[in-house]
Amino acid sequence: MDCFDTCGLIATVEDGKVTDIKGDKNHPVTQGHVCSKGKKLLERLYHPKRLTHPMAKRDGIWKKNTWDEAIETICEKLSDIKSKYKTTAVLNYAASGYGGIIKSVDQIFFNYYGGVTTHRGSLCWGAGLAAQRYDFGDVRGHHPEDIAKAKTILIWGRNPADTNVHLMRFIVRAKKEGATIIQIDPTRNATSSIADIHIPVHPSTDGALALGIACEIIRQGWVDKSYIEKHVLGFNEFRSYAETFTLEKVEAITGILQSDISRLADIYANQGPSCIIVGLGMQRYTNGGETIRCIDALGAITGHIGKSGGGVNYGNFIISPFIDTDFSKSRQHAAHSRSFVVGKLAEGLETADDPPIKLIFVSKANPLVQCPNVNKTINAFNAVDFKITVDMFMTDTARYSDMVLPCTSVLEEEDVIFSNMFTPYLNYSEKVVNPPEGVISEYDFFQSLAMAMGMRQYPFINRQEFIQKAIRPLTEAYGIDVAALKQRSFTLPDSQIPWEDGNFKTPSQKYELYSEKAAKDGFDPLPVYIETRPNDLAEFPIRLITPHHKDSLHSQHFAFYDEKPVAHVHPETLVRFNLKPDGIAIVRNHNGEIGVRIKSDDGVAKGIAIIHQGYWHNSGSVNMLTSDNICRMGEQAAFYDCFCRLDPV
Ligand SMILES: Nc1nc2c(c(=O)[nH]1)N[C@H]1C(S)=C(S)[C@@H](COP(=O)(O)OP(=O)(O)OC[C@H]3O[C@@H](n4cnc5c(=O)[nH]c(N)nc54)[C@H](O)[C@@H]3O)O[C@H]1N2
Ligand SMILES: Nc1nc2c(c(=O)[nH]1)N[C@H]1C(S)=C(S)[C@@H](COP(=O)(O)OP(=O)(O)OC[C@H]3O[C@@H](n4cnc5c(=O)[nH]c(N)nc54)[C@H](O)[C@@H]3O)O[C@H]1N2
Ligand SMILES: [Mo]
Repeated sequence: MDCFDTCGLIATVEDGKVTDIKGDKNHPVTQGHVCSKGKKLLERLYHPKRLTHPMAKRDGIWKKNTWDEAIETICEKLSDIKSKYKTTAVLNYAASGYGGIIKSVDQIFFNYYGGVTTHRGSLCWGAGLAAQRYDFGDVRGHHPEDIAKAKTILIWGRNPADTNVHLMRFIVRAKKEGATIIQIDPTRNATSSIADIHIPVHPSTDGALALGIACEIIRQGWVDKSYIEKHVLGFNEFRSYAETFTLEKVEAITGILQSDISRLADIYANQGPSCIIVGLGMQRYTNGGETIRCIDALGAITGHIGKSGGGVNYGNFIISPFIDTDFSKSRQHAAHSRSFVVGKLAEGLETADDPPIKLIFVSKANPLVQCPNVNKTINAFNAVDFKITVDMFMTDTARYSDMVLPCTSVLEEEDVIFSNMFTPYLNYSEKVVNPPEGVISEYDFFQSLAMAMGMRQYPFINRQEFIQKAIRPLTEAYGIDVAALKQRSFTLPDSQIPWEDGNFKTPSQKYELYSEKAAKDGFDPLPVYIETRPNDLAEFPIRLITPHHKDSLHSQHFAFYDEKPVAHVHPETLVRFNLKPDGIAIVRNHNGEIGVRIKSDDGVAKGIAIIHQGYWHNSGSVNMLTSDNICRMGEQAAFYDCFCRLDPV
């Protein structure tokens, strides 16, 4: 799953059917614990509504297709488009609904087709990635075992108790060894139970908070001068800017008391090693990238980087440089290319010209639930001639398509799996059962389609060979092959502590507080605080934050659920809008409206409502309300810059 953790699981198989899923006790990170999402793999596998054959819509009605019919239709459509337009008239919209490498063959296929339109930017974490690449030159995290060695841990805009459950064990271990755990989040949530201190910062003002902490650290002389001299570029410029963020000013912006800001600065700088765990929640604002740069800077000025128990942990790209799924060099066959910003999918579809979009191929994604401004996106999607969705279920996106194709589950196909988010391991995933009759894998489907389209250069190899070739860089560098991965998950040796050698991947090879590259890309060279601008506060006074639900990976585990989502609001907000606890309300703004059940929650700040993302249209999708605002940095969707009003029913 598209998750931080990438669990090791053990499936029990009886008479060719999976009867149980447990955690693998021998997995180095996940150590036998499996969350509700992992357990629900079983429910998804045998769900009565699982798709088991291709279907095509005729006059608005779904008709069963054979695979031969489906392939013939797709082949005709693609050939027809290619004869009339540039091949970029096709949009391949693929996300991370499945995280193995075997299903990346869609990209290879579309390269041999001639190159299609794809999406760029991110719905997920693009702003933070761009920020860390300016600062460090790459995105790297400490091994979870090393996080347990910290004496101070700032959990900043992440909710690991819900979204990164296997990190919790390491934080708890650090706490048992005496570490102070500080949670910086506008709301109290499940993670608060392990926090010693909760800092309820106003949403989107974390950049100012970080600069305020930096100002105090500098004023008190708590900076690590020798680290800065050796490894940091641009300290003087940064100091001049950070010094303007006085305690008084920062309290006014963030809502955090001056005494708490000083205390945070003291603990972080002086009770080391100090580790920051940066979440993705906090960068879903137009200023998201700048915010992450401000937080990164704290690590640099205190020298809490490259040291055991330190670091600013956001993502962890250590396996991906050793995976090459394009070993056949299909990219060279892509004569055309074009991309849309994913957070502005509707606009991309509506304004595409020369060629317009004639066909959309969706896989591993549910954009009509997960993209911002869903109502606008549905209209733009509907206006395209032909849409194909590959999924295990008739999702909202599949429903609006003209053809749906079933796919295998992770339990039905051999693969290797990793995540760039947190865990540093590459894992082998075994095929444990056959797919239901009628389901073929995307791997086999694309081979059949490539054959039908006469793509002679397409890699018609079996999946074992595909996996072997894709991990060849790893085999060459570390001697690790599939047989070794079957024995145990692999991580790079000596990779526990990123930047230990002080050799950053930036142009100057130092940590760059001052980044020429950022300046060249049109940003401030320094980490800066830029205020986000709410519009229409009078009409829509409540900020809507739509984070990730403990029990569902995005929309995947809300399949066919039809209860209304819960809106968590402060008791005073209830009074202000005349709402009843457990009553029904309508949340609305200019983009749309949804019905919700109200929950009174004094852990939520007064000006905000929390509704989890992922619910299908049937229950109420929060993205009916979000706008297609984009962060300045990283072309990231600014989902949480969203304002609404709540009306009782
Ligand atoms: N159970 C489950 N786990 C998941 C996922 C899932 O859908 N379900 N999705 C996976 C994926 S793809 C991702 S990207 C991650 C995301 O996981 P997280 O990084 O945890 O991100 P979010 O759920 O978006 O938000 C986390 C926290 O950010 C806080 N927050 C919001 N705005 C601000 C702010 O302005 N400042 C601060 N300091 N905090 C703020 C929210 O209140 C929330 O507690 O989770 C992954 N893991
Ligand atoms: N309002 C709001 N919206 C958000 C977010 C938010 O915080 N707030 N978070 C954003 C984030 S961080 C992310 S990462 C995106 C996620 O956006 P998506 O990746 O589009 O979300 P999923 O719901 O995981 O959709 C994945 C789909 O892939 C299907 N699938 C599973 N396995 C396979 C397979 O093997 N093959 C194929 N073809 N399909 C398969 C699943 O059934 C599911 O329907 O959502 C974003 N949307
Ligand atoms: Mo994500």
